[in-house]
Amino acid sequence: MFGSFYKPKHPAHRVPPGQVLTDKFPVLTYGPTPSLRPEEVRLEVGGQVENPLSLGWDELMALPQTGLKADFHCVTRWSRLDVEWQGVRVLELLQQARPRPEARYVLVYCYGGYTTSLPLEDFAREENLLAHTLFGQPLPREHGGPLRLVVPHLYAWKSAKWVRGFQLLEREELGFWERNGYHRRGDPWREERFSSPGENL
Ligand SMILES: Nc1nc2c(c(=O)[nH]1)N[C@H]1C(S)=C(S)[C@@H](COP(=O)(O)O)O[C@H]1N2
Ligand SMILES: [Mo]
Repeated sequence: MFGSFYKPKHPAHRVPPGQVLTDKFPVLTYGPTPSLRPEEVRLEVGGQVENPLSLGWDELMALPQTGLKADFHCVTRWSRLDVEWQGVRVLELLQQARPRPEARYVLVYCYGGYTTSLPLEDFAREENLLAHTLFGQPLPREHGGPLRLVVPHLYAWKSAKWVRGFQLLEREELGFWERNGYHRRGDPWREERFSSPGENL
């Protein structure tokens, strides 16, 4: 069932520095929580790609589906281990969209207006998922249902809820938290929480 189990490179320490474990799965949202039926969701992949995509729900569900069990680390210092997701691999979409050689960064945008940004090499990882299922149930709205991004190796603010699309970019464009002092990459094992003063200006 679970096609991939993302293991960090530090098996002796499953909890990154400065994080505290919780058994719950807290909800963390800045701004509105959109209310969308699956039929209303379209997912776009554009920018520096040979074949821009705009996929409806049925098209997404017709793609190969994968499970992922991974830990989830919020920069506000809670970590939840072994979260079980199901969905479509980001790599599946990228194979269809065919990034141009110039593409180096990704701007992720969402229903409700949230954005986040990350390097293409962090986005184009095998474990990353567009998830529609959480612990075997349809992804609850407050956790990003019908569809969210899951990028388990970075802090969870990169795992955009109610995702609407991806722009592949030659030059970096910062997302919401990245413009507001958070790190451009956000590796929890390196405690990349904040940018250095002035770095993101
Ligand atoms: N669209 C959207 N996605 C978002 C956020 C948000 O405010 N809006 N918050 C981020 C943050 S800071 C975290 S920690 C995770 C929290 O996911 P959860 O609410 O499912 O626990 O979602 C991320 N994705
Ligand atoms: Mo977060």
